[in-house]
Amino acid sequence: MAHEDGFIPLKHFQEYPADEMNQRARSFYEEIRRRRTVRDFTDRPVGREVIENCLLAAGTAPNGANLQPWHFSVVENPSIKSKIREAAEKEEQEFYNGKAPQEWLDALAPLGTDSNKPFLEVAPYLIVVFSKTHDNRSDGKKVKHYYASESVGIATGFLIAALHHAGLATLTHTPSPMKFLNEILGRPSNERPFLVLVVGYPSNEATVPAISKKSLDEIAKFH
Ligand code: IYR
Repeated sequence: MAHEDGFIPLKHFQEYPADEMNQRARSFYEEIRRRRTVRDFTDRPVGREVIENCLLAAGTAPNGANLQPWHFSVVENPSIKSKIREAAEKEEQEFYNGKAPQEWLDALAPLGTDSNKPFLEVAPYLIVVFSKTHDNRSDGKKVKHYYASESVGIATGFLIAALHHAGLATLTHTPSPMKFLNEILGRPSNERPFLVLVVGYPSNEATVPAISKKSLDEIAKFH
């Protein structure tokens, strides 16, 4: 934050020869396309340092007015995980048994999800991502945040990519509503739960749905 009031030369931009640029883009795609959302985890431990560096990577995300409107609650404690599982499953039971419209349940059918969320207790880490609508400064002033959802979404994307790059599996989990996470984790009311990222190693028997991604033509058009 030392240069907030001024400008410094752009030092770390890296240019590559065209061939190398192509190769890098292709190999990044090859790596990121291997990422799959996993729902079956083991309790195999993961070192904290990996998680810390992935969080630092997430914290570099572009964001509104550099106000960095995020907070990451990293849960390792088994009894906190149990509380989260219990509260999330309660919400999910309501979702799957009445609250969700049939159209939504039909869209989820290929993923094979249900209200049972054992991974919330099994995986070594739950990273609960919070989006801060504003900051309460120590002088009592409220500082409004801009584009908080967009900013936190980008940071979460960085986090997922960083964890995958490090060799870990993730699951983006979105119990709804998620207010219980503020209570369990003691987070203030200016922080809204954005999603829960389940992090760890997949179990040996883990399977993933046979789904595919849209083609370039379907997702993009050059003008
Ligand atoms: N939150 C529920 C339902 C769910 C919704 C979407 I959209 C998904 O892509 C997957 C699940 C659950 O976690 O089961």
